[in-house]
Amino acid sequence: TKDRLGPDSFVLRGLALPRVDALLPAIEDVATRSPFRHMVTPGGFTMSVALTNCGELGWTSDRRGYRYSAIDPLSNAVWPAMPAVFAQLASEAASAAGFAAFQPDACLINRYEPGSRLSLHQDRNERDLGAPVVSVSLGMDAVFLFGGLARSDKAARITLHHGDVVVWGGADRLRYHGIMPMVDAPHALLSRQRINFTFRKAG
Ligand code: MD3
Ligand code: FE
Repeated sequence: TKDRLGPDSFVLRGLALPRVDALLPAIEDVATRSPFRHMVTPGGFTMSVALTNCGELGWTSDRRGYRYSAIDPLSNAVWPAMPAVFAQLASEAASAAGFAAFQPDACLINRYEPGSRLSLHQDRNERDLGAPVVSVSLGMDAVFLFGGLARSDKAARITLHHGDVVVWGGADRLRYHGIMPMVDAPHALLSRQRINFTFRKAG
């Protein structure tokens, strides 16, 4: 099913389910070369979410700011290539939501544990804000917060389940969003984890 979240955003319920068996080993492969790590924000806080990246560009944070980089600062090598099964899913999801020919060059992989959260923020470090963001959720359920264009706008709460894919673009691209603190409710396949990956055109 396809639920509308905003004028240009949709939840494609369970779209990733047929590919889970291929996605999980691909994530393991990426994490072997570029391990999950907790980055520090420009404000000096260590993120409760652990992350890694694949694709040409990866999202990073440190005391100097947020940026996309071709080099993983932990391995000092390029980020692992985007696995084919990732790119196929991103393209299928974007098409289903009405965004043709989506060619992401960056995939940020976030790992949540019980208590991890992502406070309300905008994603505005990508060069082309006309391109959508595609997000895939695996493992434990999460309560997604979807606000407006101002931080103070009231945010809607949407539960995202294992296998759900969300596409955000157009008028919704700069809306504030976040993830509520994760509840400790283990998932059959991923235990006490939630993995979310977001495809972007960053460069
Ligand atoms: C709405 N990640 O990595 S994905 C992020 O579940 C991020 O890990 C969350 O927010 C997560 O930046 C939410 C959904 C998402 C991603 C990008 C967006 C929603 C978005 C960009 C614009 C509007
Ligand atoms: Fe975000």
